[in-house]
Amino acid sequence: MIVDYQREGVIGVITIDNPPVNAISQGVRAGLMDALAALNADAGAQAAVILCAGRTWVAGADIAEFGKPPMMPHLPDVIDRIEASAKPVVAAIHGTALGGGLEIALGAHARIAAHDARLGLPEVTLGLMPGAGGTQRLPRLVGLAASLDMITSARQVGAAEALKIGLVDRIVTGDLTRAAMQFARELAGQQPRRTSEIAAPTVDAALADSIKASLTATAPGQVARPRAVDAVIEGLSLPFDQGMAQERAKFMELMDTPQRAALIHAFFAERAVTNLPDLKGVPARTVDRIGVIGGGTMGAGIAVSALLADLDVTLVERDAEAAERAAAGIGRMLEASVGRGKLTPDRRDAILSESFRAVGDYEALSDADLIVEAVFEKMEVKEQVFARLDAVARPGAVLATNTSYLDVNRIAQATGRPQDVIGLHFFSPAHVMRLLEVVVADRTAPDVVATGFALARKLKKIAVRAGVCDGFIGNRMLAHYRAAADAMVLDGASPYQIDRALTEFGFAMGPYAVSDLAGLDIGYLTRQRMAADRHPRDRVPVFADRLYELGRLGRKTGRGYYIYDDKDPKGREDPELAGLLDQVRADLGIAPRDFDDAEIVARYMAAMVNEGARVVGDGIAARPLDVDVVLLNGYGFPRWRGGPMHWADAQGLPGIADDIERFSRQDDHFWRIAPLLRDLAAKGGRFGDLNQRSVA
Ligand code: 3H9
Repeated sequence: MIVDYQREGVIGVITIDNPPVNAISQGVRAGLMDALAALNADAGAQAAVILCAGRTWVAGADIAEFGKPPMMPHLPDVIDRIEASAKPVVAAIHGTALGGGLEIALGAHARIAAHDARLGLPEVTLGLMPGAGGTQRLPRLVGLAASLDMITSARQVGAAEALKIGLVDRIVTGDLTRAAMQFARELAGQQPRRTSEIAAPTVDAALADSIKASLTATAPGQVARPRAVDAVIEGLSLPFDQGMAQERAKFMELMDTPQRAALIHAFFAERAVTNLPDLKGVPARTVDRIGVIGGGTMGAGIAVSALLADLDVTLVERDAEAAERAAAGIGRMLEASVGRGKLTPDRRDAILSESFRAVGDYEALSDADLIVEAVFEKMEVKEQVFARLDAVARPGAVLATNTSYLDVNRIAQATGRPQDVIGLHFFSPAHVMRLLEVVVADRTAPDVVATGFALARKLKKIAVRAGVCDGFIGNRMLAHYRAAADAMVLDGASPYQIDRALTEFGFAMGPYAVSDLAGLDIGYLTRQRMAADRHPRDRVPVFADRLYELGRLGRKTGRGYYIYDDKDPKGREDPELAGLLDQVRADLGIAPRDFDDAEIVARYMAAMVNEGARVVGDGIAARPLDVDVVLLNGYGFPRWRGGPMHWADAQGLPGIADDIERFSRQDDHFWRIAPLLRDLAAKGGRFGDLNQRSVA
């Protein structure tokens, strides 16, 4: 029974049991209808409690049903039935009450929550809005401002705050079921307090307008948030039933948008990345003690990430003095975590005195379970480090490199235990960025791969399996689509126009603003490294080299593509850049031409999708969804477009293949269609078709 009805004394007990998160499937909706009918028919019941089995209250509508024909009974009708009950119903909330789950609780006549419960309406993160009364009942209960905040931010409210704003009536630290039963007994025989009958708060159009204006700035291009504001405002000036009807209509409209499909693809893709056949049933090695080699930006970020996850960390620097400097830096980062409320001062003190040490000696790593190397990106240096690790690490310790492009097979050969070697490619800042590429070398043992994924889970990161190649999934693709942007600049486009066109598309930042942030020395050094392997027809962004030679390294020097100063800390356009670009083009004999924004996006995205197809075709990424998750979480790809491969499917692969064919007429060296993209486009396939496939 997904929904069970029992009576205890005068209280009807309705229990929802639909693991793992009690999502509201058709079975739950039908079960609730039956349970309410049983409650009504049960003369001995004077009030009722709704409980959830397992780890959480209802986490929302069953997302897996979205995009399929709706099945009766509909959730708003189920919740109306709960609210209409003549016998008071108490919602007993533990874990998370999200989306339709919170809407069920809003339809009950009273709410009692465990002290650590969290409540929220996250629908906008899925390209939706609350569609079962959330836009109409929540404002009646907590007021207009608090409800608009919860609905547009998708923020989860803790139990204490929920009590303060009137979202729940009581909080319990002890036995929730007992307290809920007691609450129900107190309400037995009383007139139920129906949320829909509470007077609607006065509509404050100015507040709604200012929220919508700020959404245009913070979530440009996204349709769900402003639509949700409209639903709240329009509904509150109507009788409740009509308010519900317009909410339902808007919800169903959003259900049909590409943004909803993209965001739900992102939701499931982020959970599917760990679902790999070579991990099935393979136990991870135990990891309690981590070693980190190198206390630079990456090493320190990795150490802090592990410390915040309650792991023991030993950081090794080249000598005691450097170790002390690294320790001081880590102390400052932990302090910042205290400032952001992520860590209590007591916990910080405990970490620094018990769980962390920085030393200048590899011997200290002899009992580490997993060691991550984050030293200078040079093969010879890495090989030396791994040879030393081989000498000190205990048998069975996992030896990981944080390299972002070097050959992990070669690094593994520097040891006598290549089966224990793996790439763990963190993104900077490593204690903030959620993405982790788990780079599997030819001889990496399956349980070492499983350990990489288990570590990611502990660090609350999203791990994606990648194969060995220059740049793995993300940086390999970046090099390619970045080259497409640079070629446009060489041919006449302005970096500012490219940045604007791509932020308009939805990227968090344009590629040239990103260069300024990372430092133009990074790209320069990469070009130097790759120079020997360069094909004569590869187009070199000479303008970037010129900026580097002029010492314009980006934000850190106050000038790169943009100028940064007190007046414009975020950067303004540099009027001298056009002259520099003209000179470079003249030197190369290029007659510049105009680009419109649509062509900029088409070329940038075609390059990204084409290389994504190659990465999948070469087996570097397990499936197209793995590519999407990497670009979404490490490269600022707009989530509401679902990732490049999902976006390509939505556009239609034949159109992208045609674009590449057209571009190749001017440059058939760069624009060569990936076999996978060509084949799928020819036979009417989609990248999404490959998301179910298993990995060899
Ligand atoms: C909505 O409610 C619309 C209504 O307003 C109107 C309707 C008319 N459905 O995340 P986890 C699966 S919109 C189906 O790894 P955690 C998930 O795929 C909905 N499946 O666990 C995974 O499956 P698998 C609004 C779901 O402990 C497994 O459960 N609600 C759903 O880290 C475990 O998930 C939301 O947006 C679902 N709703 O986090 C809440 N939720 O094991 C979305 C989860 O096969 N959910 N699954 O990979 C979450 O935010 C997190 O899952 C939660 C648990 C915090 C609940």
